[in-house]
Amino acid sequence: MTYETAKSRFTEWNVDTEAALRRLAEIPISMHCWQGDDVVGFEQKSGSSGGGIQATGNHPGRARTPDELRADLEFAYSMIPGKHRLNLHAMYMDTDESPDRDAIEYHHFAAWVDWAKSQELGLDFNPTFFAHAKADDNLTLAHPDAGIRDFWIEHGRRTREIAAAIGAELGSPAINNIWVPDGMKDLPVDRLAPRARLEASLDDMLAERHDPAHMRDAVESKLFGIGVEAYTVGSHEFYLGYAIRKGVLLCLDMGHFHPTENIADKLSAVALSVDELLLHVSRPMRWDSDHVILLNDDILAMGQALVSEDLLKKTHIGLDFFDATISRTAAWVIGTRNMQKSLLRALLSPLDRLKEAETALDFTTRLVLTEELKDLPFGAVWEEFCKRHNRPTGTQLIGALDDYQRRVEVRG
Ligand code: RNT
Ligand code: ZN
Repeated sequence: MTYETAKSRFTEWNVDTEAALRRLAEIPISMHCWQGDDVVGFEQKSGSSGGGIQATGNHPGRARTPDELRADLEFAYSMIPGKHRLNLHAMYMDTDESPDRDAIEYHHFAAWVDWAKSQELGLDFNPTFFAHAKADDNLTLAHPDAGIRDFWIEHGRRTREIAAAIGAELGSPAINNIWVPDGMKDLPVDRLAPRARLEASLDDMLAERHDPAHMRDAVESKLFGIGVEAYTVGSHEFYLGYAIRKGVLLCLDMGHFHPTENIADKLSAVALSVDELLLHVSRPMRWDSDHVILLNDDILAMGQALVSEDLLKKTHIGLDFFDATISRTAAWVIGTRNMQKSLLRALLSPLDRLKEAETALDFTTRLVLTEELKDLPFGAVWEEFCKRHNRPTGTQLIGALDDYQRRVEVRG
């Protein structure tokens, strides 16, 4: 079907495809650097990520250096329509020095900022509270030892400073997301004391005020992790309360809840209490497995919530998945494009008509509409979007992904 035919089909529903395409082009997705190297990072160390998260698989082509990671990112962005962002973790420093986490400075990341400028990308940032000897107990900001807590508080302070400098340099606020792995494998006797310590550490870390035009803090909750099955200090309730009381962003990761919870439903519920949200769009399978996101019901519901509840203006969309069993660049491309497709579907919905039926309690019409809408030619509009942004679709996309994967497979 041609775009023109599709356009007229949508016009029959009073949906303006041109407006949808314009709007979609303005929605940045923050692509996570850690899909490119299985969450390993570039510090002078070896080993796996730890902290209760786990990339599985050994597909050839893992990026081993900042240059390789940037080359892979450039390729991935060249397959994704629109201008986006990169979400960088502190352990991805680009430097010959080996600063410990409590000694990192802006200059250790300056190469990333120069590159982001050259690529016209925004940057987001994260302190790294895992993959480090001082995090081996799976306790960092909530550790009973004040010395360990202070080390991590200093790490957090420095990442906030770095994020602020990055945001100032790029003229776009860097969202600095705080996730700590803190928890226990088996049942704690006292669940409150670690939470009180986490709260006090966060307060210390966040005490210095940075210009929100340069950086904004987010806090990410979690249900459990590998080795921390019994208790997570920073649970959803903990951070929901913290974010509301302290005025920081709340990050909702789609893999961090009980499997039958509807994460899209949470957006409107918390949006009334927090000014801004951060999403880690992910796909849990049986556990927080961080599979590449599909264009499935969960992602469609997320896109719909963002658009129909007008929450895009207060939500930063970030991705969080890591699959090492497939081409890592293909994973980025497929996942990011799926997020965009879910937004496009929502932008192409006759929202006024749907809401009108709902307000009138005419649930029959609402059901007829939602089900008939599923037959509309969304694919032709997506293809047009890619064409206008000079990005391939279908067999051309598959060919480009294969070619690039073959090029990186020679890496050791
Ligand atoms: C872990 C969290 C966290 C990490 C990244 C690497 O469960 O989801 O966001 O995945 O910070
Ligand atoms: Zn996450």
